[in-house]
Amino acid sequence: MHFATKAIHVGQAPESTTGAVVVPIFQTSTYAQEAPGVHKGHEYSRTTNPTRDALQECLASLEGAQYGLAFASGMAAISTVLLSLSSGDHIVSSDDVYGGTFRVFDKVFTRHGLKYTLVDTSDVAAVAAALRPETKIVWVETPTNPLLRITDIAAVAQLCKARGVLLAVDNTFMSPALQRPLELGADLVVHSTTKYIGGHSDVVGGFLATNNSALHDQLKFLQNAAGGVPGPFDSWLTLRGLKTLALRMDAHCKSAQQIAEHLVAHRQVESVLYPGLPSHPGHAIHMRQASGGGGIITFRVKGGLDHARRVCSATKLFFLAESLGGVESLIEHPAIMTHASVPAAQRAARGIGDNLIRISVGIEHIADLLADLDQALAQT
Ligand code: P1T
Repeated sequence: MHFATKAIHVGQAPESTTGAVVVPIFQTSTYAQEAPGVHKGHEYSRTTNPTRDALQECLASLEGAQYGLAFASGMAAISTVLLSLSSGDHIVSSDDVYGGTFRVFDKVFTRHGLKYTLVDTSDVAAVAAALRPETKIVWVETPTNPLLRITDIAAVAQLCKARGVLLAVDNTFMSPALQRPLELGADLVVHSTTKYIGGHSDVVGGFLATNNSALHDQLKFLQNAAGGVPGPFDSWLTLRGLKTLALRMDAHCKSAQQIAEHLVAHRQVESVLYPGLPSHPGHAIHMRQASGGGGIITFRVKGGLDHARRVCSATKLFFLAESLGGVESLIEHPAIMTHASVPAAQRAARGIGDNLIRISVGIEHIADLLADLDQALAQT
């Protein structure tokens, strides 16, 4: 079955009692049993829920995974992976990750004995050099948030396999419509389904997908034990968003490519980071492992912080807001907004300067989006 068909059919057969063609919202916390321990497969909705099951089955199939687990947020999914580690375990992570991912490593799990090393994972030799005997996971975002750096998933997977370390890839920026890390050798795929998978900025969620049954069993145990699960309505909204993922990703990629090319030629723009541009240092690797540049563009304006603030405040169609991946375009200032939890010195070292702006290109008409950016950039 092809991707677009799976998104609509896997886990979503007509409901058996009524024939409803849409998976119902099973808004229940518990399930009546005929006798103690005798039930129809569900006991309690933290453990399993039919609406969540449908989402898990469908999204796992899209990632090419045998197993999938849904969570209440991307951070709940990430935290559940970290709960599988023990005090003294070590992870190696991309140095340019979502601010909240860095924060949970640095401010929460270090208190429980986690050790971490941040490296530029686009440099495979740097990843190899950072591995220690106690390293359990290499954590990669590709493209990274917000600088859109690219890591060669297959090369890092090969290294991890040789060293007995698990490779987790946060695939939020690409979605399985564009990139499937498990097919490239990763052990675990992580998502904030809040973004492209939900696709409509109306639900927060997270996901883990794997083909490793022992890892799945451990994470499934933790999903229930720690309890960071999505409710039935959130699962349903995410499943509904998923149905149009392939169409939406095509539209995001097409418009983002045009906007990136427009920004490159713009007098007020200092530099543009977009993996779909041949000038991007990771372009060749990205286009080998993904089928599009995605919908996120990061760029630096010439006029410093004041100019960046004015541009972010002046767009009308691009709403000034955190998050990304919805049908509506968004603009944000990483240093002040999504990456404020990264210490200023570290932000500066990473290249998250005060003139850096990130946009999430929605699916509005391209001419309206270009005109909106042009009038905002003219606010010098
Ligand atoms: O927001 P939540 O669903 O908990 O997901 C966290 C998360 C995980 N991974 C990546 C790559 C992310 O971008 C995010 C959330 N990011 C934003 C809210 C943002 O504006 O970048």
